[in-house]
Parts: sequence; structure tokens; C-alpha cells
Amino acid sequence: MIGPDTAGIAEKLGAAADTATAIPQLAAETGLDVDAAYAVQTALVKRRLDRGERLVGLKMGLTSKAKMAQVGVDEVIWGRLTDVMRVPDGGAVDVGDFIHPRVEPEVAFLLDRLPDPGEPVGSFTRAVRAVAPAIELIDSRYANFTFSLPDVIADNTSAAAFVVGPWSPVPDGLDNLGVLLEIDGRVAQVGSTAAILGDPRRALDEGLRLAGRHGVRLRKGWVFLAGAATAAVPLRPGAHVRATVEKLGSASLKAL
Ligand code: 0L1
Ligand code: MG
Repeated sequence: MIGPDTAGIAEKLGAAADTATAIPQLAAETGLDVDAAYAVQTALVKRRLDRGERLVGLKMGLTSKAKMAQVGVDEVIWGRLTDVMRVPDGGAVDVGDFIHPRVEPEVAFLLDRLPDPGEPVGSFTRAVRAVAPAIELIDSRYANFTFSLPDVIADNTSAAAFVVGPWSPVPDGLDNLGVLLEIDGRVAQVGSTAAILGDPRRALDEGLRLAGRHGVRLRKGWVFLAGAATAAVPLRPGAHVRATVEKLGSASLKAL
């Protein structure tokens, strides 16, 4: 039996991102299951690497109940981050480069000494050198921000851009720090790091396990986005976005 056209689906998703044009969902029509969807994601990210981008990290998606409820998909997923997606703290993004961008407050880890594939994380403080507040900008390439599980995996879990704030040593109580998302100085979302799988450290276990299943190893020096602590908020032109995590400080972004 002939499987889904991995390269063809990756090309459609890549062109949708490049031209900021929404496309219909693809998984049902092409018979994409979860494993085939990760193969499409690999091809989609390779398309970026072939034009000179570098892999700089991994992101977890749908690690909180608020996020799962927002998009109607209830499994933890992961995607890849490249250098071109990184926006400096306080930097600007052009909303016109995206289809229907949303922002969400996250916790980022700076990866250090990681276990061999298949091994548990063991000591979190060996695996993670530092922690930072972060903003993820997600942008589904599907019309109406609507998708199935294989669709969103194939679309590199809606990864589009991210901002990392100042790095700090891992603080006490990482499993229950207050999180705030402000737009133009007004509170848009309030949450806790506890919303990220009960403890954001668990996201690293899940990342190692789930990415390892697809032969992907996390690397020292990579950024690891553990997931959002709240639902995502649409990003409008002119908005000033600030994500604050208690004990860690803030990351910010301007929308042009
Ligand atoms: O980072 C995320 O949690 C996003 C995962 C994909 C679902 C979405 O686009 O909201
Ligand atoms: Mg996210």
C-alpha cells in the first residue's frame, strides 16, 4: 500500500507558512496518522534547514488543560524550533508575516547534560542549566485554527516564533510559580506553572520520551519550551505583549 505523500504535504504546509496563507486540513484526506505526521514534520523542518536555518531547540505543545480545551486536541505533542523563529527579548514581529498569530506565556529551559536515549532525566539540575520566562507565538497553517492531532503535528505544532527572557538558575518551587500574560499593560491571562503537566519538569521527561520515539535527541545548549501555562491570545498589530513568571522575570514582544 502506498503511504501518504510526506514530501507533498510538507511542501503545502511550508508554502502556507511562507506566504501566510491558510490551507484546509490535510490529515483525513491523505490518511495521515501520528507517526506519518511526525515524518511530515521532519520533512517540513528539513525544508527550513535546507535554506540555512539551524535547529536550536524543541517545544512541547498542549501540555495544559487550558490549551487542550482551546483547540479540542488532548494529547501532548512536540515540535522543532529554528534560529529564524527566535525573536530577541523586547523585539518586534510583523503580524503580516503570519496567518492568525496567537501568543502564550511559557517556561523555557536551557538544556545541559542530557541522559542517553531511553534513560530517564534523572537529575533535572544536571539536565537544565537555567530557566527563563518565554513567549511562544503560534500560528496554525490551517484555516480557522482548526485541526486534528495528526494535522497539528505535521504543522510542526503551530511553531512560528518565540522570545526567551533572562536566564536564571532553577528556582525553588518551579512547579507552582505565578504566570501572567499582559497585552498593552492589561492582564490577558493568569496562570501557574502547575498548569504545565502539574510541573514543567515533567515536560522535559515527556519531550525526551516522545521525541526519542522518533529518533530525535535533545542537545546541550538547546532551548526547550516546556509549554504554555494558559490559553493562547490572538496577537493584534500594535500590541505590546509581556509574559511574567514569578521569580524569573519577564519576556516581551511588540507586534507591528
Ligand atoms: O504550543 C502549543 O501548545 C501549540 C500546540 C499546537 C496547538 C495550537 O496551535 O494551539
Ligand atoms: Mg506553546
